[in-house]
Amino acid sequence: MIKLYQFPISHYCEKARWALDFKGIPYEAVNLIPGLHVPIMKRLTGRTSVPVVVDGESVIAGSDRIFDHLDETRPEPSLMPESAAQQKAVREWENFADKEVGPHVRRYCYHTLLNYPEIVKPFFTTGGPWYGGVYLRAAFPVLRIGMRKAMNINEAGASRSLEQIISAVDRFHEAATDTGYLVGDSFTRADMTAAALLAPLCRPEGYGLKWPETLPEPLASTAEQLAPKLEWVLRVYEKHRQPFN
Ligand SMILES: N[C@@H](CCC(=O)N[C@@H](CS)C(=O)NCC(=O)O)C(=O)O
Repeated sequence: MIKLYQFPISHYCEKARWALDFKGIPYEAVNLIPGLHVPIMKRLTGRTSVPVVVDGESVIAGSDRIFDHLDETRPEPSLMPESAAQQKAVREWENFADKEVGPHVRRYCYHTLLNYPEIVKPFFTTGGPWYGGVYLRAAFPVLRIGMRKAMNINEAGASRSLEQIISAVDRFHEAATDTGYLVGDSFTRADMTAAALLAPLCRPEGYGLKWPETLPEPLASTAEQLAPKLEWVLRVYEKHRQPFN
């Protein structure tokens, strides 16, 4: 059976989970604890980042390469339109979401959430090994410093990320206004990618995480301000995010 090495909180891992679920592929999720994931992932790929899929002899790292692998090995149902022009457009949206949106959503959200260990620690331990809570009780302060440094999470970074998010949300909303989808009139991996990477801002059901009832400020106000333009994300989740596993 396919194994997915992941963090349940990670929106890039949600892309991979969604692709597997959408195609009805059974898989075993190996839920890792941030920090403790490093030696496990280094042994597997030589790098530290997740998601990683192990499918028989193949080890595939990165959500975009995982999509490619699944599309090649299990083409149906397809996440790609048929026309070459639309395929190009799908790739462009996906690339934009991966490079210009995902890292900013993560940085902006963590800038607030890392100040609230009671919210973040359950995100990090969900579905993971029994010792996750014990480890985080001791290691969280150091892990948080490492995360802030690695992702440049600070006031200036967060405000740059917010600008980027607002402009990206406008672009997606405008593109999805006519049909509800980014390319043509059907669901593609562009919608799956953008919706998964924006999900932490609108907390759709189906993401597989127990979201907090209320968000701390300024995240709550930002989410409220963006909500009308993120409705298409919730609609895409409602229509296309059936959890099979
Ligand atoms: N471009 C990669 C991004 C993956 C990524 O940024 N993963 C983060 C979690 S959201 C991660 O593994 N961080 C921990 C690390 O790199 O050690 C993808 O699409 O999979």
